[in-house]
Amino acid sequence: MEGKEEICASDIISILHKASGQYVSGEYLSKCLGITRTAVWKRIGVLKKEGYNIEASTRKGYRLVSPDLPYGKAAIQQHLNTRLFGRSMEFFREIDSTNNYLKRLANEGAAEGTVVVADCQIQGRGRLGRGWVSEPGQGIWMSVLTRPCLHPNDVQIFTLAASAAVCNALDAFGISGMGIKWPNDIMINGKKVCGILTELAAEAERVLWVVTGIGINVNQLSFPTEIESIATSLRLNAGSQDVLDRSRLAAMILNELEIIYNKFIESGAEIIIDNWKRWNITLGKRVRLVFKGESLEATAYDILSDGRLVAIKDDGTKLEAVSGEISLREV
Ligand code: BTX
Repeated sequence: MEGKEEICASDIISILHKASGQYVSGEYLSKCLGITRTAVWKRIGVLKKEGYNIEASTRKGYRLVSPDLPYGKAAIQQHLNTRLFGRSMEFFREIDSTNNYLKRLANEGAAEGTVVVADCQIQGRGRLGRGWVSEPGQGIWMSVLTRPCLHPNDVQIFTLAASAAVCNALDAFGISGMGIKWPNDIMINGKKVCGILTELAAEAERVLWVVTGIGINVNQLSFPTEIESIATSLRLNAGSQDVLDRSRLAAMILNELEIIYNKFIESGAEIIIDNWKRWNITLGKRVRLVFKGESLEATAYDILSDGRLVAIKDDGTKLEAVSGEISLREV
C-alpha cells in the first residue's frame, strides 16, 4: 500500500510539474492515477508537508507555485530506476545529520537501500570529527544504507564505490572536469565539490550495516569564508545562470550506486576499481600522505583490489595506505 502511495505522490508531482504552474483539476489527477479525488487531496496534503508549495483552489484544482525544480522525496523518486536504492526514503527540510538519522534507522533494522535526504543539515559531519557545511537550497545531503555480506576488513574497497558512482552520475548529468582524490574526495579545479563519509557497524566476522553519506555542493554561488578557498559547486563550475536540478541528480547517483553495488556483490571489486580509476586524479601524482600520524611525500602508484593506495617513497620503498589524508601536487 505504501509503495502505491509513493508512486501516486511522485506521479502527482510529475503531472503538476509538466503543467508549468497552471492548475490541474482534481478530477484529472484522480483519472490519471486511478484513485479517488479524496485520495488525491490526501496525497497533496502529504506533499505539502514535505515542503512542496502546492496551491489548492476549490474550482480550479492544484498547481505547483514554483514548478521549477522541486526538491523532495517524490521529485527524487520520479527519476529513480532502481529496484532497491531510494525506494524507501525519508526527506527532511532540516535535520542534524542524515548520517546520524540513518544510523539510528539501521540499528532499528531498516532495510538495505533505505535513503535519507535533507535540504539542510545543521550539524553536517565530515570525517575525523570535522564539520560539513550543508546550507538549505544548495546541495545534496544524503545517506544510503547497505548491508553488504562482507568481512569488516573488506569494507575499504566498498567505500570507494560511492565516489565512483557520484562521478558517473555527474558525467551523465553533463558535468565535466571532476576527479577523485583518494580515497573519496571529488574535486573540480583543485577544489572540493563532494565529500563522502562512510560509517559502519560490524561484528568480528561480518559487517552489519554501512551508512554512506554523500554531500555535494550543487547550486552555491558563494561559500562561508572558512571554506571559500577550498570549496566549489557544480553550478559555479558550469558557470550556469540556471539552478541545477538536485532531485534528478540525487536520483541519478542512486541509480549509479545501485548498479555498482550489485555488480560488486555479484562479481567482486573489479567494477569499483575500474570505475574509480576512470575518475582518478591521484595516481601518478606527487602526494603528501598523512599516514599513521606521520607526514611524508611519495608518488601515488596504484590502487589495490582492497582499496589501499600504493605509493612509492623517494628511496624506492613501497607504502600501502589503508586510510589517511592526502594532498596532491603536480610532479
Ligand atoms: P572531510 O573531513 O573530508 O571534509 C571536511 C572538511 O571539508 C571540513 O573540515 C572543511 O574544511 C571542508 N568543508 C566543509 N564543508 C564543506 C563543503 N560543503 N564543501 C567543501 N568543503 C567543505 C567529507 O569530510 C565528508 C562529508 C560528508 C558529508 C555528508 S552530507 C550527508 C551525510 N551527513 C553528514 O552529516 N555527513 C554526510
